[in-house]
Amino acid sequence: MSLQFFGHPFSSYTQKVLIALWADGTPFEYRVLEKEFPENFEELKRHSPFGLFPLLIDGGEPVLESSIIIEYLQRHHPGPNRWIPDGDLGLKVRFLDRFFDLYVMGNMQAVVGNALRPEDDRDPFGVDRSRQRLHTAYDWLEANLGDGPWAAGDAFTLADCAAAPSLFYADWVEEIGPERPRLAAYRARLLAHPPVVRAVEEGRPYRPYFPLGAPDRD
Ligand SMILES: N[C@@H](CCC(=O)N[C@@H](CS)C(=O)NCC(=O)O)C(=O)O
Repeated sequence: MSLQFFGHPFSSYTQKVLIALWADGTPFEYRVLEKEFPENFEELKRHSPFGLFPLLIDGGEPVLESSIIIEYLQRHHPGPNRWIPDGDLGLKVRFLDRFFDLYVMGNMQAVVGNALRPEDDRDPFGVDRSRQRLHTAYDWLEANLGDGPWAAGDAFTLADCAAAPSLFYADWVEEIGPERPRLAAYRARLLAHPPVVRAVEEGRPYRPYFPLGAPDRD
């Protein structure tokens, strides 16, 4: 049975998995979560306890969580890319994947989520802290990213799938800036990588959804 993938073209975690699917050339049915397809939301709700996406369904079996989906694809539908290498390099890749999801994507989402709330429910203290933490994450990456080209060396891995959408959107919330040339160059390399280019282009029509106002620079 074919793979069904539920997500939205503007969603960062959807893009993270799409980058892996496209880079491997893995065939799948894309079930876009837009209002004209209510049946896709219904199916998502049946499997995802918080209604979060992306979701992969393989032969009726749901697989949730972007990192787990990519690991599942490597195990059950392998392509040319090794998303999580064996041994200690694999640990480094997993660590960086966690770093991008938790400290870049997570803080970016907190600021964006706050902007989507009604005025009275906003949390200025939490937003300030998330913005500061983005800078802490950027400083750590600037000091600790290797000479590349990719997060864990020469191969494009799970860590880069996580890095691409998280750095893409985080820079819209808090700019990386010229004082972090290594991180800025890494973001530029990611945005020139063909499956990432495709993810950004497919998300482009939805930029009016970005509550802080999408900048023109990307
Ligand atoms: N840890 C999850 C995070 C998924 C997530 O936050 N997805 C967002 C879209 S990028 C979502 O479902 N948002 C809808 C909502 O919050 O209701 C993963 O890695 O898949």
